[in-house]
Amino acid sequence: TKLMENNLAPIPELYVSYDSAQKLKMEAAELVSWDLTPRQICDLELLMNGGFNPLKGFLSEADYTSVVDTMRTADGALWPMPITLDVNEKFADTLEIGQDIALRDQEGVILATMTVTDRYTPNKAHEAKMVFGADDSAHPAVNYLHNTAGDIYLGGPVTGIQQPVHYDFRARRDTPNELRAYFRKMGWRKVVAFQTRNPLHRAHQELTFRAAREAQANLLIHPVVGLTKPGDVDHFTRVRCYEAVLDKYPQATTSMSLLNLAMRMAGPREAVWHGLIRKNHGCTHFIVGRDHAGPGKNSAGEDFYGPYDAQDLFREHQEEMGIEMVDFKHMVYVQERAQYEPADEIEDKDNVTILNISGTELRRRLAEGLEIPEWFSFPEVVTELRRTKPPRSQQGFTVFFTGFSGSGKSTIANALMVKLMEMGGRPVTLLDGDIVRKNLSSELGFSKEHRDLNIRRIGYVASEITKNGGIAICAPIAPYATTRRAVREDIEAFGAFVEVHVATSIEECERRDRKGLYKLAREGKIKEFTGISDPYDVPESPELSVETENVDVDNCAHQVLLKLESMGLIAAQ
Ligand code: PPS
Repeated sequence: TKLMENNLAPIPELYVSYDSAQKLKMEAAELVSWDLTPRQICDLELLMNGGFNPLKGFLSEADYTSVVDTMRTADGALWPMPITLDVNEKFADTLEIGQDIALRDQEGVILATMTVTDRYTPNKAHEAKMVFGADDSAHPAVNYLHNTAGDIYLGGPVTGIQQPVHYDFRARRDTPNELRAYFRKMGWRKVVAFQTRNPLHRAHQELTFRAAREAQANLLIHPVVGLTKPGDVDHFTRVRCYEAVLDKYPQATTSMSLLNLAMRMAGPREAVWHGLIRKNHGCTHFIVGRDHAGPGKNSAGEDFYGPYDAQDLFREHQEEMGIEMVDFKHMVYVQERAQYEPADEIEDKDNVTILNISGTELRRRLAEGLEIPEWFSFPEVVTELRRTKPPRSQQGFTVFFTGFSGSGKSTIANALMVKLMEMGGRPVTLLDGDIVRKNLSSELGFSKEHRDLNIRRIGYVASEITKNGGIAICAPIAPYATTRRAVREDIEAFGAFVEVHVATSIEECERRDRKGLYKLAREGKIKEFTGISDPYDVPESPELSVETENVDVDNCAHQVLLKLESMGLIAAQ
């Protein structure tokens, strides 16, 4: 490999000077303003501090089209990821081209202004295909694109007023120029960056240390603390873990800095993007592994990208990027020699015992409170992980019933609640459709918009209960699959989400007509009635589906208990 050394001159930022910032902030208070989403705040921070250099703002239509189709901005700079300011149509309609708007964080603090040069409607299906490889909502970023992102994109140059405020781990956060200055001061001319969204165990420590030694470089552990994949270990826990691992490297060879990036899990394109970001942060080398930034399985159960696609795309562009790829060595533990070795360098394979614990197996052991051996991870790391994730039988969870009106949701939910209370151990809350509509959603009707609001509120309360170690039982109709999925994501950040489809057919519900509502719906006296004059998306893969015809309530509730038991959420009876 050629000798690559970093040029540590400062890179351009989009911030105005301190004095101008005070003035601009006063003026910006008069502007129309957009409240940034969490993802947009991450993007804006990296735009402003030069992490996304050479971008000067959110992409114009010409840049967007070019980035999507060719991985380059309109003037030819390599840039694989569309950085766009997505807004709703209502907001977009109030704007005129050329107008300045204020960009605010979620507390209303003005972070920047933007001159709106472009307002355009993206072809989201095309964006999904080109950037993420498939228009498949099993991909978290494609799901975000279709179900969270606004329908209109605004483009234009950004003027930075202040950095987004972070109250956590302030000393561990560095802008590209701060890192560059640090490397200059320390005389680090070659720096290998390691990107991660997971806790580090011994194998990672070994591989990163080796990577740095082989490149004769220093090492920067550069974990993402912005947005990662739904379901990841929260960054607070991870940073405490990283701090413990940092002590294991030889003194003064290794540093750690936190990166407030919103990942997209875009595999190959993401790898190139990560490389450009690290280049901006003054690094010369970047570790890329198998399935880098992989999003998991697609809706057909297959990988979105080939295992080495990310490495191939990176290698193809590394010269131009000015950052060299370091192959991530797959490290395995060799029991006889009590050490980690690269899997492909073990010659006497047949005569030694190779130990490995997969990510899935690790999660299982944590969930079930089983042993995690010292050869696998550092005791401090395991202690941290156990502190945040007690075994499943002590975690909060949510049981979410869905089904037609009169399908038996409430009755089964009530029976389940009583059975769980009889067992004891965790507080139980029932969020029944009717209770919620009385106490949380009394002003809502049954339009799609209102139903979605209602379900999101239920999901929010359930996620708080789950987070705090309780059991939430929800029993709304919840007719829309995308909304149920959003609720699932909110809750799975904290504990298990158990979707139970109460699969009573519409004919049976109407035949029972316990509240007399179906009759009224048939007569047109109730509009938008689910199953009669309004849609219901049948759950495709609920954790459990219960039939209620010729089965008594006790039995249905018992089926749910058995499911909870098999998932390890309650102790075997
Ligand atoms: S949703 O779609 O999840 O927000 O509905 P939910 O909050 O569960 O409310 C359903 C209960 O409201 C009564 N009701 C209707 N249901 C469906 N469609 C229409 N138009 C409607 N109007 C009133 C009905 O009694 C539902 O109660 P359950 O307990 O499901 O029978």
